[in-house]
Amino acid sequence: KVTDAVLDSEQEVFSSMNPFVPDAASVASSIKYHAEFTPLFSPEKFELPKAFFATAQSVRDALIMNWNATYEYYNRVNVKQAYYLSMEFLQGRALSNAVGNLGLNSAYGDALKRLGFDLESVASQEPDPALGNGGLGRLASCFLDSMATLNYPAWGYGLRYKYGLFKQRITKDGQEEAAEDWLELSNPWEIVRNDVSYPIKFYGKVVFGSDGKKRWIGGEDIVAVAYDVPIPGYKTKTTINLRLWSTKAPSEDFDLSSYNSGKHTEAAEALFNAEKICFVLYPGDESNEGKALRLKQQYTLCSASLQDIVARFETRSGGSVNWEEFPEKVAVQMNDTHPTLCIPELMRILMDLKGLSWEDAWKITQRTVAYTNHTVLPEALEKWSLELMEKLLPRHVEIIEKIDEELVRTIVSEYGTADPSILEEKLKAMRILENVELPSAFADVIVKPESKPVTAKDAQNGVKTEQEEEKTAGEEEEVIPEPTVKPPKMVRMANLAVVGGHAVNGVAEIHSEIVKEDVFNDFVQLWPEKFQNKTNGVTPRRWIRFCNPYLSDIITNWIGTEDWVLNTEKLAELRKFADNEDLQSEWKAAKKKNKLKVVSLIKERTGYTVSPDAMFDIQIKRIHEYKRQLLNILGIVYRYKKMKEMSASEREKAYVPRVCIFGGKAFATYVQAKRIVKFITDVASTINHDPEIGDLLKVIFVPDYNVSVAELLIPASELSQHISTAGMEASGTSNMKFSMNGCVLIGTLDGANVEIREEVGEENFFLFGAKADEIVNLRKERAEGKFVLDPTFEEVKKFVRSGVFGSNSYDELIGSLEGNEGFGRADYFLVGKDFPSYIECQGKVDEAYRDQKRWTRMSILNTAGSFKFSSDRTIHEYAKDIWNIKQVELP
Ligand code: GL9
Repeated sequence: KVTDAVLDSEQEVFSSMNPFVPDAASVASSIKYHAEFTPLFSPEKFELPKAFFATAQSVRDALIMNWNATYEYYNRVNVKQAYYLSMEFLQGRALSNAVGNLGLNSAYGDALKRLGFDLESVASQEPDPALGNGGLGRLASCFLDSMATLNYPAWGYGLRYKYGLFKQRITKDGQEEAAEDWLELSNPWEIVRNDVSYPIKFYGKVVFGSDGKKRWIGGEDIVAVAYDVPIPGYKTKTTINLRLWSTKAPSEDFDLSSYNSGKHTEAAEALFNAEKICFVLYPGDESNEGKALRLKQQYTLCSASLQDIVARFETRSGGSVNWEEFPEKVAVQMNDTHPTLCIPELMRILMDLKGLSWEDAWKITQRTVAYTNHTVLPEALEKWSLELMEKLLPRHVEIIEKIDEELVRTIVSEYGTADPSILEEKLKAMRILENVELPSAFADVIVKPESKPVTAKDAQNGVKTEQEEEKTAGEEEEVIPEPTVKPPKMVRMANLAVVGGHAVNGVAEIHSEIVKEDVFNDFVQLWPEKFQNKTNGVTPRRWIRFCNPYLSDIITNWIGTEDWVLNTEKLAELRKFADNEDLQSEWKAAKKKNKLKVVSLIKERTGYTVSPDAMFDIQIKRIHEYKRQLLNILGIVYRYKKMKEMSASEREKAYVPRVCIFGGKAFATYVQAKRIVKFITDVASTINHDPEIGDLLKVIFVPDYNVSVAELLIPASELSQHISTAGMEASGTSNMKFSMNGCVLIGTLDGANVEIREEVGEENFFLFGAKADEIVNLRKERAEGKFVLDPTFEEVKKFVRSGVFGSNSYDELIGSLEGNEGFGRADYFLVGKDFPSYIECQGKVDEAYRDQKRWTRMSILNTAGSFKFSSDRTIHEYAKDIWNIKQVELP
């Protein structure tokens, strides 16, 4: 059991990192000071949410002191610093996290009590900043927490979107989106740096300057302004920075005379054009305007961040700038392909603005930049139209063309003597530019067979043009003209990222293998040393210590120290107590308390009453076909059907009571995902109102899922679902959070599931489904109608179609599982194939849950086996293997 001595030493650590360790009285006066002198509200009353803002401002004072000390020290010793560039940061609320990391919980708790509040309700006033979409953005935020905690000199760079990811409402028609105005009452954490701003240019043209060097001139100019968000580490003074760029027009762009002559909209056009770049994350990109806007966003992030990084390098170098040293002082990590323009932008800065040669600039760029791949879904590997890019970023296109040419040179020298068809294949797969003629120097490396028009005779012999493919069979035609539409010229960002960086990593072992063997195999053959794995992780501060205080206290008591928050290996010590009855009963009691909080959340958000004694079975993640929420809900439908066929007593014997909880947002234009949301809510309303079923089965869709909702649901979870088609989920990170919180997983052998299962033990993980290496073949067989689907699957589809869940026949959804005409690929995600093994596995889950001792043991062993999945481990690996940065303790 934890002793007072342990607690005292904890307190000492916090005191030593914060010279002021304020007592409750001084905290209370600081809060009152801010309410009065840095006001955001009128002075009369001191109530919520004003109390939140004043509290946050008071905490921010401590953060600013630590931020300044950190930055001042890094400047002074000129350390090598890593920069994590990401279009998304899914920060979640900051107050409890900051107070917890600074060790000021009791000071703030007591102070707020004196003022008539409690910390929890004050904290719940904070809007949840959703500058991200899912796992990729949340990973970036976990990484920041680990970098600060481990004292790594590192920063994040992103964009300050005016609106977060949309607010989701669930109506009888399914999901509706509304703007998420998270800045409405201002953001108390950010510090605008009016003196840190950079010009960003679009359009214009490239000319030769008087020195014979290329210059990019003309076009549209905007300005990016820095907003800093201090990121405190846990039990350390180190406070790093998340610098978010906001865009505006240069002040002279406001056309006063137009305005005065009554042309108000025209006068402000430039302002709007600049500001709209940062309105929302992932603006719709169906239109050309939408595409251009997204590209502008990406370029703004890259250009502003690199100008800032270069300026810092110059300042820290004092009077003697040696550009060769740049990679010894700077590491740039590109979070997916969105920041790939970093490569041509750094080249441009070094050559056009700093006067370096192509060769020197290229060496420096390659040594500086590295790329993380987060998905193998082909539709997510970004490509930009060359035409659009030429217009928007003419100088960068020149640079990209030259990089492409150098790559062609490498490929030709490697494969030029091989079979010409191999060379052609390599060029096709690896070039950065797609559907673009070879650079003139290489125009004749591939000898093309003479092309002649395709005749009807050829057609009979199976030679078809694209146009003909679309015609009905049997149609006779003399001469079919060459297809007139040329395939569009594209820039492949992933290829550029692989070529321009010194390291490429996947985010879980199985994913990194797929990256190497499949997605980038051709590059692996050229540069095997570039490719690495860095299995994702999550911060144990936010994801256990702060979101699950009940469980945290139990862990600390049984391990005898709170060190596990920093050294998660210590969690393994719980293994030896897995069967201990006292631990088991404390463990269950904590889970129950967390479940009760969720009972209230569900009541408040959906109106449904659920029983805290039922198993809480949760699937929370973006709604996507590959994540297979459809498999989960069809499993529920099947269960419901079986229940209805039984008598009440049979039902109770056969099934464990469950609350099946879903949460997640469907991208606004992803029609099939929205149909899934609608289907889940329809099934929910039928089952939840069925008096025969009662507490045996409830289905809940929690609207507007976000980080704060996850912080409530995960600690209350008993079973969680990670059931993607094998090979499609790069890693998953909520699987790690669930496991840490003593939740048992049901899942496929996909992403980090594979490693979680290894760590927690096979017997503590419910595995089902096809394996990644079987998928290609299964899809083929499925498409050719070669395998007979299990009768249970036919049964469940028929039941859905029978109208039990309303008048909707769900043709498009169920049709997608059958490949019926008009519904696309036949069950591409193999829901039908995995259905029977999923159902069988869920039967095993029920059986295990009935034995509560066994279940609790499984739960404890999940927490005990989750130590590998701390983002601290991941960040140490990036620091050592990719960034080459060292931990720096502040004096
Ligand atoms: C993702 C993968 O889909 C996840 O499996 C992975 O855990 C995370 C973090 O590495 O990255 N890739 C990706 O594009 N997203 C991911 O979550 N997308 C979003 O976050 C929108």
